[in-house]
Amino acid sequence: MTRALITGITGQDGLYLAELLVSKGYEVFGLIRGQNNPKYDLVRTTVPEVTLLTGDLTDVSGLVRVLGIAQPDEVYNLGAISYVAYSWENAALTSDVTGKGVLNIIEATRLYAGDDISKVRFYQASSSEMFGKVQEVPQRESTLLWPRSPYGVAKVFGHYMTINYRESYGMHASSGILFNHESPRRGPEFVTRKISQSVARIKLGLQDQLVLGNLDAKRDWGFAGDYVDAMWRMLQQPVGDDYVVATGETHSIREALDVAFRTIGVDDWSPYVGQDPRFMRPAEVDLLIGDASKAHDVLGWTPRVGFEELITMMVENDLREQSDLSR
Ligand code: NDP
Ligand code: GDR
Repeated sequence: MTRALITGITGQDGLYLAELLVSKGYEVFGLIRGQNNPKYDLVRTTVPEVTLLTGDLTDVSGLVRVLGIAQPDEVYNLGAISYVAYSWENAALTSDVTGKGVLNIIEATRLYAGDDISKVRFYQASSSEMFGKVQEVPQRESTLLWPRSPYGVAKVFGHYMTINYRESYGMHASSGILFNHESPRRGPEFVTRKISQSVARIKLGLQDQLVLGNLDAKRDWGFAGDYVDAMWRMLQQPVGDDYVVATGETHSIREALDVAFRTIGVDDWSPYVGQDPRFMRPAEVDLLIGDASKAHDVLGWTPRVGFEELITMMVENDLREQSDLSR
């Protein structure tokens, strides 16, 4: 039985990846932080097969202990402070967790491997936010990185540290440069879920207005369930490498609003949507669009869920969830 350790198991991707690996017959271990994590029960009910181990990406000694117990063949580092807007207000914490946390877990992984570095493979959850002020359209593996937030800067550190462990120690370490991916499990702080939840609540008469920031930013949005499959495929290759994972389509926040409101039968959403500088960012990433040809050619990966289907799926899920909650 292949054994895998996932950090960030309580997050959107952690749950999808755990389900995927369990379905492939893996023995899965998940790192969970805090003494009474509120998402403990969610993980237990979603993927009861997973063994949860307590630890934190900022605590190397705990990570060494967890690796010793899990004895993984594959380590997926998905844990991070992942909310870009929050990273300006918590820059040092973001650097510690999202940046230095990568060094902590990859070093703990190297120590666990000991003299046989080939006994473990490592995945780092890198991000299209590393492209920031984009230097090339579309963005590919070789595009110059120009991060625009403390989060993006921290991810660049983790990305290069992963490459450095591959080059210095011959570790099978891969960095997946994933573009935005969403799902009904997306945290409500992110724009697609904020839109889908609010649209559902407006339809049900539970809310009047949706207040957003920049409506003109463009993102390459895919479905999280498709993207965790790309992570797994990276670790099945003979050697570690870096891969862009994206749909190759970009859409604005306005277009996401068009689709979401259409799902509830509203063509003109302007009376329902307001803007507030509170949700604007000190520096914006205006346009992201990825070229995933390498992932397609080498990993045989293609996204299955398109933009309209994704947003519609999220609104329909929130209509069910919100009407259950309001009963
Ligand atoms: P989420 O925000 O949903 O999940 C983040 C996870 O990190 C949670 O499980 C959280 O645990 C955990 N975490 C936070 N702080 C620590 C810490 N100090 N020690 C250990 N774990 C911690 O993110 P996603 O699932 O969306 O993303 C997964 C990864 O992929 C992240 O690294 C993200 O930056 C990256 N990424 C995501 C993209 C996306 O579009 N979703 C795109 C590109 C990259 P807790 O529940 O305890 O807070
Ligand atoms: P992002 O996702 O920053 O791309 O990071 P988010 O959904 O937060 O923002 C996307 C775009 O929407 C604009 N926006 C708003 N965003 C939020 N959250 N709330 C609003 O009210 C709002 N109004 C407009 C933003 O300005 C931005 O342009 C996500 C995270 O998952 C990261 O961890 C990951 O690395 C990247 O995707 C790829």
